[in-house]
Amino acid sequence: MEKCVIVVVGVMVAVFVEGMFAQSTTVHVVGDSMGWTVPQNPSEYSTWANPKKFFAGDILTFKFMNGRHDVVEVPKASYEGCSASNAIGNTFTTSPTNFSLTQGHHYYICTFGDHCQSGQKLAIQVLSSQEPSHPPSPSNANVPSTPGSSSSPPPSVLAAVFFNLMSIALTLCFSM
Ligand SMILES: [Cu+2]
Repeated sequence: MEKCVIVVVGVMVAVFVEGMFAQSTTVHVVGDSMGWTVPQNPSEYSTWANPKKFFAGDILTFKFMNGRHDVVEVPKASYEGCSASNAIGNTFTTSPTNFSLTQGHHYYICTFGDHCQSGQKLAIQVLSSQEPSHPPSPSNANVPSTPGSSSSPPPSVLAAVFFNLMSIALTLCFSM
């Protein structure tokens, strides 16, 4: 009977931990250890962002040297032209600066000197959160994606897995 308890508790712990990770928010530190700076390669930040998946609710963190850089969100045209006009919200001058991501395209630049022209600019696409009630909008359909590589199972799937594992565990218990 002790084995039973161990198996059941083990299953419960495993499912609980997995559920916590499925719910957790991802913090993306822009440029990783490089931070937010004038990159050596102008495409550095697109190289950083390309393999990543950004979901609504994730946090985007800009770490930079105060007084040397800043960060502001801008519309696409301003991003492409490296213009700080039509800024979306404030220009943030204190590191670290955190943005809570919402679904859609977002563009960020540094307004110091020619930093943006030199590649200190970031464009990302944020996908809807993984809740089953928020399917991706049709506008996302033409964006390359790799289904299956990204998502953790939604809570409903976790619940189903939980009950299946529990019934297996209980069956094992009573057959011992
Ligand atoms: Cu800068």
